Amino acid sequence: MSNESLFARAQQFIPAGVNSPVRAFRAVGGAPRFIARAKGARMWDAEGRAYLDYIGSWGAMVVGHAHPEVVAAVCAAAGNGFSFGAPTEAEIEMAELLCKLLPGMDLVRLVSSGTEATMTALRLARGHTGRNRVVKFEGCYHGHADSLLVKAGSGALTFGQPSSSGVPPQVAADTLVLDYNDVAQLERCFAENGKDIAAVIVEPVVGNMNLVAPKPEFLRGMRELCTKHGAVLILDEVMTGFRVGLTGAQGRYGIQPDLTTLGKVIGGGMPVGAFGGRREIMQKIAPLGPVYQAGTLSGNPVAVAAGLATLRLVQAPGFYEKLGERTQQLTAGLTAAAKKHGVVFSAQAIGGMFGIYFRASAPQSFAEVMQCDKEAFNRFFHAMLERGVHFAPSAYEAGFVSAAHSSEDIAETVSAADAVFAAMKK
Ligand code: HOZ
Repeated sequence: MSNESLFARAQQFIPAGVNSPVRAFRAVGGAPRFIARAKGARMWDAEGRAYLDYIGSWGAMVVGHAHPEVVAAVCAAAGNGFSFGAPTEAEIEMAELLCKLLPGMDLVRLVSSGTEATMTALRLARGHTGRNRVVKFEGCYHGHADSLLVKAGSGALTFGQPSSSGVPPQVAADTLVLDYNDVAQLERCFAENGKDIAAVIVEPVVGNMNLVAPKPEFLRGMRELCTKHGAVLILDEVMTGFRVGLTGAQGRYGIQPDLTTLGKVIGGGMPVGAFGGRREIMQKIAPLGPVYQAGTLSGNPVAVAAGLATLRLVQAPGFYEKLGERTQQLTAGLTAAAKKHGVVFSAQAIGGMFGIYFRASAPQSFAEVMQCDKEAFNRFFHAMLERGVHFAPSAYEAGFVSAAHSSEDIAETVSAADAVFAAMKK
């Protein structure tokens, strides 16, 4: 079966042929690769072609695909039944581990996706504070709940506008959208709206407008302002949790959130999300408190088994040092190859996440991300794909390295990029 024929067939029954928009390759053109299987750092498409994978299920596959210990845990759990709608011991083990490892977590509840986690964290922040407004930052993506599909209004400090059809304007109006990394603007926003702001939600390292690193004063200032004005600071660590380090971005940057949202790595590739944080706030969730949340598949035993096995592996001594080194090897190698051929390019790595930019330096804001040369990215993406390297199919996504990527895999990627950069300059 060819990827093209599968894509044509898929489009007859699935909108755009995919179950999540970026996968449709609309940003880069062409047919997506339909993946038949994956192992370690590689995946194989329906035509039997192998690719070094730098998507890693958008960060989830931090130990690589089909790790034998994760596969064994999933098989064992599946043999005991798929779903009970009743509590299990494995959920306690997961909760204990998350509360032990993450500085900001006293109590945690498991859900089935990052979107569910952020949606519920917002509801909880609103229920806890009795306020309605939330602050988010342009270019940060927190899943597809109505209040979060919002873009900046006419001025950054005015009401937000829906960024998706179907989101009621009155819902969007309670979301203020500010510029990432601009603490002065956040300060002005609090000065004008402080008594109405329930929460500030942020990706501590952004992974959804390519990778954008936080300025230290941005996260620090945000913490101080939330404390001063009684707003709940929600760190959305769906991508960064167990990806930029064992204690998440909160541990890496020393920022104590009030609530944290998680997903991806904690499910090891299966559908798991979580929200948790300060006891006082988490005690507002039903049935302890008045904020409602529930789910049949929350804490699903097979998904939790995959997550727990993954979390056991990432606790091995030196895991994140090695992951960080490999990711640095990749970004340094790509940067050197581009420089050699005079291609305007930059790259950076944070833990096992990376960003590649067709721009002279790493962007620090949404506006700077928009200045990247998208056409150059698209040429690079397709030429690398042809050479068996699969980056995310959009210039506005972060990349991910796993512990299964060997030094030789990275060298192979850099060598392919060297040839691609050389051709791009001709
Ligand atoms: N929302 C993800 C990109 N930031 C894409 C998810 C997917 O296609 O699996």
